[in-house]
Amino acid sequence: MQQADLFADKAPQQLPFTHIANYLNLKQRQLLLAEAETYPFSQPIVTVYGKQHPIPRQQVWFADTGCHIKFSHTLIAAQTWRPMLTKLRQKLLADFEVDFNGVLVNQYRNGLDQMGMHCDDEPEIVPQTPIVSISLGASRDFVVQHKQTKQRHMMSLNDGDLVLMPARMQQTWLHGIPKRSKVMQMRLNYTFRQIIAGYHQDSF
Ligand SMILES: O=C(O)CCC(=O)C(=O)O
Repeated sequence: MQQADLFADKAPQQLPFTHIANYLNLKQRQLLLAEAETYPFSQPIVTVYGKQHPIPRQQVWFADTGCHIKFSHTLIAAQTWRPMLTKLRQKLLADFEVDFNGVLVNQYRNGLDQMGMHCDDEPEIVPQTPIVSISLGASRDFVVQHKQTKQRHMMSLNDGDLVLMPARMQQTWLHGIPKRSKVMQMRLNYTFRQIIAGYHQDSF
């Protein structure tokens, strides 16, 4: 289940996440990609060290009523679930017995789009719940780095792959998608989360 391209100078070690290659079949991948063409992706502006930048990718958030998230101090209102996303949510419920009530879809238009090293420890995430990530399209490297020891692992995430990040991983590890300028194709990533409904309700 776990196939890691570990950095060459390190002995194989236990990864902090579970990887399932080809979790989605070709038909499921095609239907999701077609539906994603209608998603209202946006590229929010964030402030880093006092300067404003568009994030280096596009994103959209789908979730149940009241399940809003904060992204870089800005509230993101939930879009309503789409049919293929709902089917995927139901498949995850059947396979993992977790009912994820929100999914962040990130679109990496090519290898110049990326996601910096971070952990998903936002307060609106239900404590002790996992995050499941599903990748479509171009293969991209997924890097994890231990917060204290700085130990790093890298593996390629391919079309249809699933990564399950247990809750404890967010406390001890960072993860990210580095820039890869040779990648020309688009990649989509879906991170399914359990959100506390109403957590940001008063802020709207
Ligand atoms: O694109 C990926 O595989 C990672 C996405 C991610 O880290 C996130 O949405 O927080």
